[in-house]
Amino acid sequence: MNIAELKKIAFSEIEKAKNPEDLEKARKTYLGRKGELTAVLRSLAERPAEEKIRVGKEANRLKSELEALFESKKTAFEKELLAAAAKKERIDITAPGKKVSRGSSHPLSRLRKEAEDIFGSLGFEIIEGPEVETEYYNFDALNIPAEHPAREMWDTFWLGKKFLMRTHTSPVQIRYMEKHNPPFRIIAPGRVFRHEATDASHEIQFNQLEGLMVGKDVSLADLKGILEQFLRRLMGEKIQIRFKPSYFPFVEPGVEVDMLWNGRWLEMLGAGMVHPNVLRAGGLNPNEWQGFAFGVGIDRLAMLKYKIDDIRLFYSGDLRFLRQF
Ligand code: YSA
Repeated sequence: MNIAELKKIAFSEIEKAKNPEDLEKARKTYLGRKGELTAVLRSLAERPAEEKIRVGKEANRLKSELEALFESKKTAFEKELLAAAAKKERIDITAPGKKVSRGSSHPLSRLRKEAEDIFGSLGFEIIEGPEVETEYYNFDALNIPAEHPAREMWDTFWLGKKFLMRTHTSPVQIRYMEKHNPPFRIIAPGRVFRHEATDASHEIQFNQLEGLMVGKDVSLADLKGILEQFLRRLMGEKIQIRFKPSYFPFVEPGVEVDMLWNGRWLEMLGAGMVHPNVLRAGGLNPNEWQGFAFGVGIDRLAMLKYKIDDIRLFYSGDLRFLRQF
């Protein structure tokens, strides 16, 4: 093949290349180590002197032309690739921003925080206790004897024979008294569990906030004052509250506090003066120390405060409900 023919074929092949791979293939065919033009240049040595000069010049010119053509074609492909990528990745700074969705505190967390703040301002320290409890702390130490109905399967989620999911936050009272000397005032918020049927105001897991204040002369009047102060600050001055006598094995006397809800009284908390046996179980001498304790239902307070008529909504995970807070 002479140089003119080679040029024709090489040019047309380069022009035909549709992508960088085709182009590279063509480059190898003509300019590669074993390429056709390379072969011509190598064969020059065997040619007669005059031909060597003529063909050599032509071949070298063709080599430069082909190289220039490859370069320009390669640059064109690169530009195309860049343009395509830029089109795909283009940032339109005038486009409206994507809305970042923000979460919010669960109503129960909000209420718990508010309650903690109020008790904090009244000098109460915040304590936590375990959700998996022993029979001793949940019942025995709280003066709840073995035959008490609260120990039945119906109320308690037992974990084997000695362990259980705590049914109330009261065991924290004992755990705290065992390790601290009075006077003290604490609150212990947290989850509790009851094996019972659910309805609009009962759940199988809910939140309580335990309170305990022990000193030399802490009285029922202090309990009433603190609870009224707490409830009015949390729920507003206008709420209607009533105290009534009640029974809990771990207090003497015992009271319950109800609040008016949808025209009926809803029980909010249990409370009373800590029973001498409970003080003893906590390692305190009842002739020296006395105090009050209470356990308030956080979920019930949240229901009243945020006007929610079914406790089960708190645990439904329904975003339509949660987004309202
Ligand atoms: C009483 C005296 C003390 O010195 C200290 C604490 C207590 C309270 C006691 N430990 C207790 O658990 N009493 S309680 O069974 O009546 O529950 C307390 C509050 O939890 C109730 O007043 C109610 O507000 C809430 N509660 C009870 N069962 C519930 C519930 N809330 C939602 N679902 C349930 N199933």
